[in-house]
Amino acid sequence: MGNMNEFFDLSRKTLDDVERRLSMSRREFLQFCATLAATMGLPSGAEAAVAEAVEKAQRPPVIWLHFQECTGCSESLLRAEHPTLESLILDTISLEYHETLMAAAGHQAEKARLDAMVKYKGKYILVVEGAIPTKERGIYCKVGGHTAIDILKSCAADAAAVIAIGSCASWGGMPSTISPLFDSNPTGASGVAEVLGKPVVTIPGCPPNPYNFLATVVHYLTFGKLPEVDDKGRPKFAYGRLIHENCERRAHFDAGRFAMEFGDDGHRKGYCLYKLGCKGPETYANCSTIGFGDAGENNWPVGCGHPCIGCTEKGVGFQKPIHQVAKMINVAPPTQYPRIVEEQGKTSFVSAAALAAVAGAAAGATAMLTRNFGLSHAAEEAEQAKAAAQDKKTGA
Ligand code: FSX
Ligand code: SF4
Ligand code: F3S
Repeated sequence: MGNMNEFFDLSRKTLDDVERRLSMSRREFLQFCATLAATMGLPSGAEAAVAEAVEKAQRPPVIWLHFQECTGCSESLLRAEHPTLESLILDTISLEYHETLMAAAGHQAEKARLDAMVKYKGKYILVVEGAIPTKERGIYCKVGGHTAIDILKSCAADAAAVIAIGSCASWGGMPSTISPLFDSNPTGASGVAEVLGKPVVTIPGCPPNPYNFLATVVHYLTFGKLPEVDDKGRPKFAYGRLIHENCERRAHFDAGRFAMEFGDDGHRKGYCLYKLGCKGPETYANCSTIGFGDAGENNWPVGCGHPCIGCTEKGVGFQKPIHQVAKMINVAPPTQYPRIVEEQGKTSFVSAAALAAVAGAAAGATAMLTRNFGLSHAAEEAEQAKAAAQDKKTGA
């Protein structure tokens, strides 16, 4: 960056160019698009439209800001296990400003941001990583002498779309942690929507799954608009169902088999982690269906033996004590029952989707896992409406 484009070949005429730019075969590229289409819950056949959009669309310019955070969001995108994911991300967007990746520093870096804001006025996507401290007029985070609040507001003013990536930017996340011992949220760490006073698309997770960010951008390229979101700004395709509904340990939950301590017999046997504080029953995310990276089965917190801490869920992650048991907000049967005993080292959801694509069945096969996305919210809202009606009736 001076301009990241210097590092990437921008000529995009044919699929051959995609092959050359990404060092991936045409087949791998199409497999990847099939996986993305499935992540978005699109019907069979949609992978062709996704491939065409990625192949031909003008890459949207992106200005990427960093505030209070650990840079884990960027790390998770750029160090994804899949060998081509980071290439695809950097090929799909035109990264004009990103403090931790750009070569420029100091005044040159500031100039790069200001130049990009003028050159792409009204056209750039603003991605914000990290919370914005609001106490003491925002003095706890300054870049180039300006507070995070001022930088955010000026960059958002001329952006075509704003995406808050990670839990910090979504609502405050880790920097807003409530401590029973100290002053809560000492810097007033807040999310982007709160500071701007308007809704934005959020991709929470600490860190978020890179597929969810890429799928959101690709949705924008394919359909010319950002995906449908829930009341917290999260794309419904990724955050429409509770982790608990598709968890590989769900059969143990239903059968009443729980790990009671780390390392006990139940824990070793892969029993449900509910009694160790797993927040899967009150956390909306697709971790249990798509996993992280492409390192094989079980590559997500619960799969690795740790309870979900609810990192994608405002009011749960970094706010509820880790070992406090979760609130059951929607007791619905899982969309599928996994076998109780799983073989280790099986192919992951992602690689399974890629393999299925070879057989020409990717979107159909993976859509089986994603077809019900969005229904949980509806069920929860119906339950709330029923409870409200009941309260009204009883005069509570
Ligand atoms: Fe870190 Fe991002 Fe967590 Fe926050 O991810 S992984 S602290 S969500 O803003 O860098
Ligand atoms: Fe999985 Fe957690 Fe639900 Fe148990 S409580 S089934 S470990 S999500
Ligand atoms: Fe976060 Fe829970 Fe997924 S801790 S990464 S939402 S399993």
